[in-house]
Amino acid sequence: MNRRGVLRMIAGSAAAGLTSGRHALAQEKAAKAVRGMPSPKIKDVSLIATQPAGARLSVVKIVTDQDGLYGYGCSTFTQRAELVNLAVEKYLKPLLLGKPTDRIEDTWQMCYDSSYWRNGPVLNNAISGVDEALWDIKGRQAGMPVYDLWGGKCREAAQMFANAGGAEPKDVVEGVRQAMARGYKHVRVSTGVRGGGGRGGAGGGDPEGGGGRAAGSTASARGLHEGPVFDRAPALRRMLDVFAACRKELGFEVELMHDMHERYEPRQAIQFVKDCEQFKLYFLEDPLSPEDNDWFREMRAQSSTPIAMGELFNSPHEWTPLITGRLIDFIRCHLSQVGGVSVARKIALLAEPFGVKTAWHGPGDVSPVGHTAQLHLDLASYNFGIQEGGLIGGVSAEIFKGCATFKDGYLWANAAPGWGIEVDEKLAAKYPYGTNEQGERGRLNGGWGDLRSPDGTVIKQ
Ligand code: GCO
Ligand code: MG
Repeated sequence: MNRRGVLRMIAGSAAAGLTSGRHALAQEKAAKAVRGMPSPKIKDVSLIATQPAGARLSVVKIVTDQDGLYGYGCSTFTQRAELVNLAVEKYLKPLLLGKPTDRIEDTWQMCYDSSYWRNGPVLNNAISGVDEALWDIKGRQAGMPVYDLWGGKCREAAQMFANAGGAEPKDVVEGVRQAMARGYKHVRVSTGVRGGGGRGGAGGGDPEGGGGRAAGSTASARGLHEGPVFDRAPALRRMLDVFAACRKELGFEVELMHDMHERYEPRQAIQFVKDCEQFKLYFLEDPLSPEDNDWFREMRAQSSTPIAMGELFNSPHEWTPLITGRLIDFIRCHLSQVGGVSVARKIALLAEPFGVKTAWHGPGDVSPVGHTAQLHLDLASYNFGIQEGGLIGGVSAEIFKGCATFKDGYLWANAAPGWGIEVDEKLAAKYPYGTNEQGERGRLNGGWGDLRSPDGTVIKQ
């Protein structure tokens, strides 16, 4: 309903004497706030490129022609950050200047179609920043948190999972114990030691977020080449040892998960998913790569272990068949990689009637704005499952003020309008790309090098 509609409704109800004096006054005040205010127009689109903690973050800022009305959105694709920033500055900005901010869906479709070729990681991330910034503006305009624009909270807070990794099963058990002591009931486990090559998958990484050392790679995983080695079969056997140790020491109270990080042959993955049934897992993540999506039907037919999939998805062609086929239990997309929170909301709504829950991807390479956007989605989506990450601390929390708080395994959003995040852009500028970047990651501008099996074959990491 546009502004004229609101005014007509208030006039109607007041005339009918249906509203109490105090009510009419409040409504009048709200109406006065917007009376005559043209819908805001986009005056500027800029990019906050900062690296306060490991990952290269990209955050879009849209400034409107109404003083003090602006919004932030996450465009973070840390492995190709500068390409995304360029796409925003060179292609989306000229398209958006002067456009109204209150037509979020229309603006999304315009940006999506403007490159003719679509559904790619760089352009989706660029659009995501714009999309989330427009929702932030809408919430600030309405004076309410974005989750209230989506029908309000379905729950008070969003349950998170922790990560626990270690070189030996006993170390992982200890890590799970510590996470439980902090109030977590869900822990994603993995094993692997430094220098064994590989990336991601949260082995031994940050307990509160993703992106750790490779699960299963060991000092002994030597290969016919100098590069990082990942030896699949031993890695899977080690994970079975880890699960066995966790269940023996900790019982079945704690919900356990593992990120297979799409590293295995489909047959190996199906066998492993079956072997894990005895451990009653909460989910196994990315057992297959998106290129092998068609194997899910067989995996589903052969095992009851819950499956989470989707952080690598960029296109509806990837998530729709898995959801409508009830081939997965948790959809785990990375919000900016699918084009932003508007798309993720559609995915959540699509997933609900198929019994698929959300478990949005939330490692360190999602900006605090992106983490907040997915928290609002977690609160407003009936079929929320579990949340990864989102606990922002250190310098990042000084740059991005208003981030969620953590209590007893839950993330609590602030109720401020929009995303409730204010960015200290001066402080952000003190952490340009390259800050805190070690070795190869610096040489590759935040990108990843290769990971190979012992015989030297490149494997998906
Ligand atoms: C996760 C992910 C990460 C990714 C990383 C890629 O589930 O948290 O798999 O560990 O590897 O986000 O940049
Ligand atoms: Mg993952």
